[in-house]
Amino acid sequence: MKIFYSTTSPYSTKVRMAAHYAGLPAESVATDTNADPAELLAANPLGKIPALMTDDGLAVYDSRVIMNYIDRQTRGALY
Ligand SMILES: N[C@@H](CCC(=O)N[C@@H](CS)C(=O)NCC(=O)O)C(=O)O
Repeated sequence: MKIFYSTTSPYSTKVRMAAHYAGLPAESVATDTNADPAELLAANPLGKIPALMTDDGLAVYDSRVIMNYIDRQTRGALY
């Protein structure tokens, strides 16, 4: 699982902290949204971070949706 992020993005920080807190293993991938990287656009056609991509190819984006995804995957570790 990958989380595309930037250190300047508070939404990214929120979901990375949540994944860590919930114990969901996720690789953080530093991402420059200005470069429109293909890997990010595959995870979020809007080109915004944070975006999460599972190993199965499921793309999840918008930090609030990612937070709920993390919560479901960890059987309520967040909420
Ligand atoms: N509602 C979105 C907002 C995401 C967002 O605005 N991300 C900013 C960084 S904090 C971004 O990707 N900006 C680059 C762009 O819009 O191209 C969320 O909660 O994830």
